[in-house]
Amino acid sequence: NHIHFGDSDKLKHDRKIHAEEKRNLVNKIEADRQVQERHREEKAQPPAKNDDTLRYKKKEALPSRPYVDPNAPGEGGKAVVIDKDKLSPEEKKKFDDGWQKNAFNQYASDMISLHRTLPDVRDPECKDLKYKDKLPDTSVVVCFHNEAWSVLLRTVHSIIDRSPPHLLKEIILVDDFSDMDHLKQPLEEYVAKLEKVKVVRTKKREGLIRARLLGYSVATGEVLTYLDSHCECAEGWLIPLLSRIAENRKNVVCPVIDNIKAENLEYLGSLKTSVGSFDWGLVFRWKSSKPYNHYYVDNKISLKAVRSPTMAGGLFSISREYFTELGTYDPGMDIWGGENLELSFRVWMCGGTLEIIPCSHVGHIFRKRSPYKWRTGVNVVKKNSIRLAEVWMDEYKNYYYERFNYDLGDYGDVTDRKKLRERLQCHSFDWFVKNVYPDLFVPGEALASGEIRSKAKPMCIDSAVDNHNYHKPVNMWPCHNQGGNQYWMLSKNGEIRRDDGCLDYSGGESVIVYPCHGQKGNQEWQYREDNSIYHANTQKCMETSVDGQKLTMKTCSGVDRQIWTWKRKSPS
Ligand code: LR7
Ligand code: MN
Repeated sequence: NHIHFGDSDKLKHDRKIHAEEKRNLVNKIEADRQVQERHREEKAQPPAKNDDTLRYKKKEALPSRPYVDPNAPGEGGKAVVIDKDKLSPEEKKKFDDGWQKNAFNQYASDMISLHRTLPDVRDPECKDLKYKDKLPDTSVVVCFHNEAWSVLLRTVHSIIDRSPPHLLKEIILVDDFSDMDHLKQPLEEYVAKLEKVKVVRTKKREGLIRARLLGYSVATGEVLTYLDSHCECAEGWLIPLLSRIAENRKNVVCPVIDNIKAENLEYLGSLKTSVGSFDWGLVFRWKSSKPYNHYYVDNKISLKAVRSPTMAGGLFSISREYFTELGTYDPGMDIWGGENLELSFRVWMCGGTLEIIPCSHVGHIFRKRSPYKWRTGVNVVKKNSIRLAEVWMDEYKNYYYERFNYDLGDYGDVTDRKKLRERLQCHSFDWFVKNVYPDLFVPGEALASGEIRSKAKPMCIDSAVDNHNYHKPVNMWPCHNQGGNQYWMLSKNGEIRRDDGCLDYSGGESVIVYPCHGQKGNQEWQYREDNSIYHANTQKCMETSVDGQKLTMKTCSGVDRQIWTWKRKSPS
């Protein structure tokens, strides 16, 4: 017996370590066993049709991923839960700095393997789809400005780990003049060890649009794939995109964008495929109602592709040659914004198609604020948006300009872009609206618009239209004559709406704002001859409370509190 008195604590400690090692070993053995078993199964069965790993012969199989303990933080796309109160003061500081610099939880990201596994969120029927045998290869271009190390490299590794090597020509990291130290020498050294990955750098801060153009200028793959610098590509993401381009080089394709939560890096698959829309402030939106037949390819619901009027902007593939023909991007656009709608309109109007590919999934960290510096003194998004409106939107641009009283400011020179449109012989914006996005709400068709003022008191119906306000009661506020949250339009369908939000009443006390669904029902209103606002479904009228502060629904009686001034539009 060589255990000495006084060693018992150490012994306990050692035992604990031992137990932990043993557990890890057991886990590893179990994980290896599962891998073995999968391999055996794969050998026994004929390969499934849509699984990259199975589909390709040995030499083309996916690169083997390093072993990751299945219990490691964030594995399988799980949330990383951190009890901040248990952190030491130094760790707490790291935690706060991470949020501060990135507007996502960098501390949590740093705990997750660069090779973490993700849940397979694809529709099971994706397995039955057939893809082209001969596919073009792709250059993946990732632009970044001051991105966190673990997030950037997880983007890179998720591309390498989940792309068939023969289809991945290269990964081009475009550094848009970052000043974080880890993105200089350390990145250079890390990347030197990875085949296929290179870094190019802008000489001054260009913004993401010109950074993408730099990436384009050095890319050599047949297809260009753009990704943001905080993405994770899921299993099988690439082939469905490339195959659609192989079918027609004018197909511009986007994966379904899954949500990686900024708070805890949880990977949440989007089940349904939403399509892209926009509002008349020229902000990209997801279409809140479900896509109609119109968006289906070959007039049927298809997992192959869904036609989308616009794209979010950051994640898509396009034939490099076609991108060139189409005039790449507008180099006059700065920093951020506008390029997504510009490219969307241009693709459709000039003979291409824009699609979302339901069987291709890529995660993106969505955040609530932009963490880096923009240009000071210039509203770059407005400037970029005016450039696109001037070139592509014809008379429809006025709906946008109305929002800021035609105060265009200096938006630079767009003659080259206008020439491009001329050269490509593109359709009109009206064609786009009627053929690609027929259910778009066009303000010019409104039957009434502007503030809705109560006759009883100088109060107006007032609500912001955004996610935070959906479901909340709509209230009355003193009329301010500035449009904004008091600007409402009566659509041909009887909706009272702004952008994608509609006044909605389902019984009870209050009217709420809800995403417009275009199905009438709770969203059908009439602005009647006697200036009352009538809800068809419940046969009630809008009424303000006696103090004028609240909006309610009551039996129609014609009292002043049910009478509303709202500017009718004369039919044109
Ligand atoms: O000056 C800059 N230089 C850059 O290189 C500013 C940004 N960037 C990089 C940045 O590091 C990031 O990789 O550009 C990328 C996009 O910027 P984000 O991630 O800060 O913004 P975002 O995700 O809100 O950007 C969305 O809208 C942009 C409009 O210009 C671009 O089109 C982005 O690609 C787009 N992102 C997506 O479509 C992902 C899904 C989001 C949605 C909906
Ligand atoms: Mn992004």
